[in-house]
Amino acid sequence: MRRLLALPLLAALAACGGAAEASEPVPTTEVAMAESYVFEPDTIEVEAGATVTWRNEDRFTHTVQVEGQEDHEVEPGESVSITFDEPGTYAYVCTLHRKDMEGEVIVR
Ligand SMILES: [Cu+2]
Repeated sequence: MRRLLALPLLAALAACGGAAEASEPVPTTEVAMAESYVFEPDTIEVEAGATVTWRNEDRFTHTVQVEGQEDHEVEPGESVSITFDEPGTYAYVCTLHRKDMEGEVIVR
C-alpha cells in the first residue's frame, strides 16, 4: 500500500533530473525512439546529403514529422529514413507526443 505513494514522487524526480533542454548536437545519422517517449539523441548534426534513420525501440507507436514535410508513422521495431540535401536546421516532432518528443537535425 505504501509503495503506491512513492511512485508519483519518483516520476517527479525523474522528470526534474532528465529532460535537459537544448542538448548539444550529436554527430550521428541514427536516432532511437527509446523507452519511453524520447528521441535519443534528440539533436543531431549531419553532412548535407546524409540520410537519417529513426528507429522505434519503444513499445508505443511514434511518428517523425520534419517541419513542412509529411508525417511518418513508425511502429515498434520499425524505422523511417529521411534524406537531408540542403544545409539548415530542421525541427522535427512526434505528432502523437508533441510535448515530450521533439528534436532538431542540423545539416552542415
Ligand atoms: Cu511519440
